[in-house]
Amino acid sequence: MFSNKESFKQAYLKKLMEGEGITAEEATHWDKFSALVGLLKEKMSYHKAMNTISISQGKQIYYFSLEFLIGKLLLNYLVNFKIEGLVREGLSELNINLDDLLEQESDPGLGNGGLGRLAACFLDSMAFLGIEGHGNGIRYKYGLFEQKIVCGNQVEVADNWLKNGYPWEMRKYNKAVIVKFKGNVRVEYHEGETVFHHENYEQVLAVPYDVPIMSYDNPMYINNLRLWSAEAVSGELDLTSFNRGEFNQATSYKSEVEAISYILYPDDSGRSGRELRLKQEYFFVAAGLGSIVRSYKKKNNTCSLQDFSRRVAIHINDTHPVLCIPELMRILIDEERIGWDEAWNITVNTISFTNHTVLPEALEKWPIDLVKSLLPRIYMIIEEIDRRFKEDLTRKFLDDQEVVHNTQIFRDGYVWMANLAIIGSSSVNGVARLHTKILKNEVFKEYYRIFGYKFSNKTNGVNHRRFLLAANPKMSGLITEAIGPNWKEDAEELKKLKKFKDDHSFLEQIAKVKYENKCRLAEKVRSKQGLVLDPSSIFDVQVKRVHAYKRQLLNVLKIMHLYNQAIDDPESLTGSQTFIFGGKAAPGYHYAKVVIKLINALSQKIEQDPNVNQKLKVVFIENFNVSQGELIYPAADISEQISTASKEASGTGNMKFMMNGALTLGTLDGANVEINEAVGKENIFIFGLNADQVLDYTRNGGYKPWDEYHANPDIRRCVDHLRSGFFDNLGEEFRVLYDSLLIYNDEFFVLKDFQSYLEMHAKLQKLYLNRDAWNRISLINIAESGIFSSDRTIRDYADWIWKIRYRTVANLT
Ligand code: DL6
Repeated sequence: MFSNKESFKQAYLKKLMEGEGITAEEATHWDKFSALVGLLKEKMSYHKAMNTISISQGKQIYYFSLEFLIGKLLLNYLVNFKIEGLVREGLSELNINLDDLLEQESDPGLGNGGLGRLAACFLDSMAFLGIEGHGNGIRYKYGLFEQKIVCGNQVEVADNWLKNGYPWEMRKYNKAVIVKFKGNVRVEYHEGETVFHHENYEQVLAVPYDVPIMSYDNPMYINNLRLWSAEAVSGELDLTSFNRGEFNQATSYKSEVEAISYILYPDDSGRSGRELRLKQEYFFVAAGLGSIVRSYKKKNNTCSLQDFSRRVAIHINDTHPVLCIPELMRILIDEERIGWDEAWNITVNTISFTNHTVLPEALEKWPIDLVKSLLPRIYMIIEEIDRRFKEDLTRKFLDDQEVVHNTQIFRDGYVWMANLAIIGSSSVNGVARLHTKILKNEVFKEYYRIFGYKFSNKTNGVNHRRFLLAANPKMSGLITEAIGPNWKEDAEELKKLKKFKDDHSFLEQIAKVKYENKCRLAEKVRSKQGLVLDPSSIFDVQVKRVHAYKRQLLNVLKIMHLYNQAIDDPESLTGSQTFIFGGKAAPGYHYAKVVIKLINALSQKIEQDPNVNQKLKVVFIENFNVSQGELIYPAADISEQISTASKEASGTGNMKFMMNGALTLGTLDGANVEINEAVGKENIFIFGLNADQVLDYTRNGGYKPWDEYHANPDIRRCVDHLRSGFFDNLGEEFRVLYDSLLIYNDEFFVLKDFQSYLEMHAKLQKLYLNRDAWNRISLINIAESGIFSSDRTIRDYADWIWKIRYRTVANLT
């Protein structure tokens, strides 16, 4: 295996020749990229083979998630191997530019937002900490759509991320699992035992594709992300139908099966979409568990599952994988012939559950008849879990019908997945302290009374090596020069930066790096979208999914207000500001799409106004994804975290911005509360109602937005822009937003928080004029971000949920 530049060059040329059968001169960028990936994979196998110790003592963690937003891997793995410089130079001597190869890699859109990115950060931190922790998900043929902005509108284009292949993955056909759908269950009583036979089912072949997960400076711990692809069981097509000339029928089975792993989030507004989605959920659960049980038996040289929960932990990321509970019961009872009570103990002790949302519409539920017809045996098991749970509960809470009613799994014709998750797992956690408090006191309060011991908080974290070390090389270099390299392994070391808080020259260097990162982003936006950004203006950024509760609309109203001010008095604006937005709207979410249209309309309006366009600029960056984020977070001055308090479970963008020195303008929501505590209230810019106030209003039927509208002329003027001729011929398009505020009672308190948002924003504008003060706050934010590294989060999960050992700071080197 190569260890210096010369041996790298030789190994690389050999790989190119072996794999692609060509010389460096003949090879395309793609060939060169694939060869480099191939070489790194070999290097991983080599190091992995040398690993003889298991810090986690052989206990395996499986993280089940419908989403894994892993981002591009090549640069990160070079950084993790500490060979980026060596490889760059070696390639350059072969006349190859590493950046051209990095460009080749696709950014797999196997997720939607924070939940999927969190899963990827967790995989990194598990590998870093020497935990044998693996991901289990779906290999969607098409990722979340690619977003284009056409005439201001979001247009969705299929994200064909596999079109050239994906050299990181390894197809493991010999590890395929059969998954069974539909059919019926025949019950047989045999010598005092009840035996369940699932018959007349449809079979699907689940074929795994493995992606290696390696972390920083720990190449011996190579974990696995296993993504399942659905294939037809017997051959490519139905030959009998084909020979009869029935071509559609011959291929329809194959298409129906493959549809299971075709796209992330099929439209589930109709029955067939719902069936497909539920099929996806059972598909990756059954495939994952089937392979885990198989490998457990092999690894432990046993055919019994009695000790399963001591050696395996299964973590379910939100409710999408909750069918793990009845599926594990099915395996234990039907296949292993273990009695119900023992099977239940094993299952509950194996499984732990994280909730990621309090929004009622995001709590999953499935029509009973759908579950029954698609998964007949699983349905029976869920029924029995519910029956036993209720029986027990009625004994304990006989007089409290509310508890009994609100906790049952079957209600109003649906199976409630979060209820199943809480009943069938040993641990339930929220993702930020405030979120967990709301789960305990509001959303799951009845369960908290019953199972108080199961509930805990594990505040989210992000991979600081991806989002600071690799994404912001200039800042990383500066930090390492100042405090040494240990922060890469122990993010809490960043605190040492605080000793530079009054060092003018160091603060200036931070500002210089920020400026260079702004130039880097500006150049990218110019080359991709033809938009020109001014790096000397304040970069005020809101990038995240577009959703009413995240309140992009509040941000837009603020910009409209600044515009109004500038029209009235051109001198009123000090300095120049660039407002950067990015984020996708769910294809069926009309409101969010109109918000995107509004941002683009405002952008155009300002651009065309010569009196204002030198001071204000609005840009919408297309197709926000992990790679875009890696450019944007390091370039931000202001991080907009302005969700309605109580609605954002945690947020993780807030952590990525902070870690890169942006100042947070936000509400006391999600993890902002903990960021506030970490940096101190003088280093964060908090406005608006807090969660208790929002919940109080909501309990009492909301507030009166018309009062705000009438009392505050600034609000009135901005809100009226949503329906008058302000946007030329677009007046009616934005009516839905106007109505959400005034006709439908402003559910997300936009107008209520408007004034205090403006005030806090004005404070930031003023502060920007005082360079030293601004840079000091920026430094403090970086210094205090260590606690938001996902290494800390994973240590919390390992200590309290999975009960497993890991590498500690003391034994890192
Ligand atoms: O926990 C990761 C991430 C949180 O940071 C976000 O606050 C939260 O909205 C997100 N939750 C989801 C679940 N679905 N919804 N809505 O994506 O999880």
